[in-house]
Amino acid sequence: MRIFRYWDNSQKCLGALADDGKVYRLDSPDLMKLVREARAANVSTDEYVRSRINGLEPLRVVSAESLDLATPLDAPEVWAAGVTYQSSREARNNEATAGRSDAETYYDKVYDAERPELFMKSTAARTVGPGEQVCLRSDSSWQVPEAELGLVLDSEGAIIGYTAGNDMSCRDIEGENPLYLPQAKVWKRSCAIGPFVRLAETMADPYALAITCRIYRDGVKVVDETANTGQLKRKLEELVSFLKRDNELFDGTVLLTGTCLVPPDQFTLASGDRIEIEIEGIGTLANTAVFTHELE
Ligand code: DO4
Ligand code: MG
Repeated sequence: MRIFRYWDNSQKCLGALADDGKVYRLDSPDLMKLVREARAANVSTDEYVRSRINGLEPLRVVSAESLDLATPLDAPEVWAAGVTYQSSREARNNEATAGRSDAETYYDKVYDAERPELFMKSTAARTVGPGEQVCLRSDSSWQVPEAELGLVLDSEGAIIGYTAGNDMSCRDIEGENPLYLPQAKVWKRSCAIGPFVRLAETMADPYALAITCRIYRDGVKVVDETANTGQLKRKLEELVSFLKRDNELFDGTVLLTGTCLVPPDQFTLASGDRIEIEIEGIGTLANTAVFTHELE
């Protein structure tokens, strides 16, 4: 079962996408309320949603994707893990050393260290949903999307579900100095999540998901790369356990688990590029990149 939100007559509605492709409108304001109600009823959220849609007429739509999809939840905070895949480690090393050095970098160290890299990526106001514009920084000339598996957490750090995320990043700012990481990662609309949250109890194996990133420029596909969460260096619970340490989590916090896909080094995003991030069993998150002054 997948949960999502969509716009109907300027109102955000909650929807359920069942495994048979049928789409239902849920009479509930948000995912976390469903989770709490399911717990109170001592059933899984999946079972609870099934009981809610039992007897309901599905929406007369071709597919859930044909709806005007919104963020699946208002994540109060989005955190992100870094250098959790070998491909990310290699890409960061290229940024930091311009491909010149074979000396050990901070990225090598964090890849092997017990403590993972975790950083605050976004707030609800900076996070956009499917179909919305993500922003490019005006002071960077090397920008990429980062396609990442996102964990939707409750305030205890339990994994409620999985979504797709885009950790927009400036490789030049990040490579210039590790202390610039917040500027390389956080700005207006630098994060997108959605459109669906696959309920955790219905996810067969989160370590066996194909992740694809496609980028279209003027209608032409210029990037098309696929990797798999099977290449993740760390366990999801390990990332969550570090995030929880002496920290306060809020219901609906999202933790992006790091990218396994970095476009070729010569690639940088341009205004108007359409970014598609597809995660097997979850769905496709699509956004167009523009500069902040071009926002519609
Ligand atoms: O250390 C830089 C950030 C790494 C990151 O965002 C990733 O690996 O996905
Ligand atoms: Mg990332």
